[in-house]
Amino acid sequence: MNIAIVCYPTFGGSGVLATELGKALADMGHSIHFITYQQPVRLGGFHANIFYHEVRVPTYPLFDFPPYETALASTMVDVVNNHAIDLLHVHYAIPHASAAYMAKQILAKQGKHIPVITTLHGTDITLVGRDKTYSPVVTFSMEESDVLTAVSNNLKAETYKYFDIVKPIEVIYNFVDVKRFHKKPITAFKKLIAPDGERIIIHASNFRKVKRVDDVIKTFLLIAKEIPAKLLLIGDGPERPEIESMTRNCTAKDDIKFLGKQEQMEDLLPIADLFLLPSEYESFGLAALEAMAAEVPVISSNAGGLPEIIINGDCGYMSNVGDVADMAANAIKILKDDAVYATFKANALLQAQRFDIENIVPQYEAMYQRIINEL
Ligand code: GMT
Repeated sequence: MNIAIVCYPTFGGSGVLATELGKALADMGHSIHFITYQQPVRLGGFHANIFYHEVRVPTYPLFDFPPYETALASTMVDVVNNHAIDLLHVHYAIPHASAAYMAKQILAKQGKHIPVITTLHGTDITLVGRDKTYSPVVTFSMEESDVLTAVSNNLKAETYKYFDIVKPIEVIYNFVDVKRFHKKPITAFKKLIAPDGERIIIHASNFRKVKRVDDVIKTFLLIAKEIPAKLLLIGDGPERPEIESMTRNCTAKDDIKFLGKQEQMEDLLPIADLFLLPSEYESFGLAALEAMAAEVPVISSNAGGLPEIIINGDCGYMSNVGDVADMAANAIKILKDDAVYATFKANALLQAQRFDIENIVPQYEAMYQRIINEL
């Protein structure tokens, strides 16, 4: 198949998932055409079946807000016409689903019917999409998609709760390439971070309010009172300055390091002993799944779709949002006893394997085939 994938090219989970999906489909022999404004961060090197089409948004003195959605729809039309595209798969509804609707209408006038698949990822529904400035357009373009998918049952339920739509939503869980993440930790690197064998705790996110990074710090400080530990904070975003100043005044400030945005999560995660994700909401929590694939137990909140991936008391623990005392107590339970820790590690890997790329990507492939056959 010739598949066009539209996504955000950034570190966000939706862009990461879309890029990994495209790479996996390309390995299976499909031709993948990424359409976005910048090379996706996880794309990596050259692949004979992968093509990247940059959306250019010409500026003009009249435009206070350059019309990205118009440029995106026009690029979709161009790519479909010139690369014999069979379907458009857009990740994150805003503005990709409405741009795809526009492209589809233009192509229909030219006598081409191109199916549009929209995958909902989370904030496009639960935060941004339900805002009334966007919701009429999001509702319409979801309804007009040929197939609508969500990355968890929770996100499916949230979509029906916030939007007046009747379109069936198929749940296809996010996935991870376990082989890539399940590596031996780089010992020299581990030693550099934790020279005296301290436990290494990692949090990775876009440092937005919804991630509650302040709870990561509070939880870490409680853990560090009981167990020698180091905290690595990966990623960047609006809350980072606030979090940095919060850590400057705390007792364990020398044990907390900000690493900024990192592309090679598969090298960093294996050095961790625990992953913290205390988010206010996660439709899925791809970062937690990648941690589990690296054999790292997860301490998280029980919000959104997290209970669909984490088995409480097995590969990690979940607490109510904001209950940092419970999160710390659970972390200590896992970390203080080597035998318990070994069991949680092994279970984390087992659980990640259920979401392995090899189990999930064929679900997308079968759905594409079905929609093309239905034409
Ligand atoms: O978490 C974010 O703020 C980024 C966001 C995105 O759209 O890139 O992530 C969402 O999609 C990911 C991939 O499906 C999910 O794993 C995240 O849980 C989800 N984030 C939220 O729901 C807050």
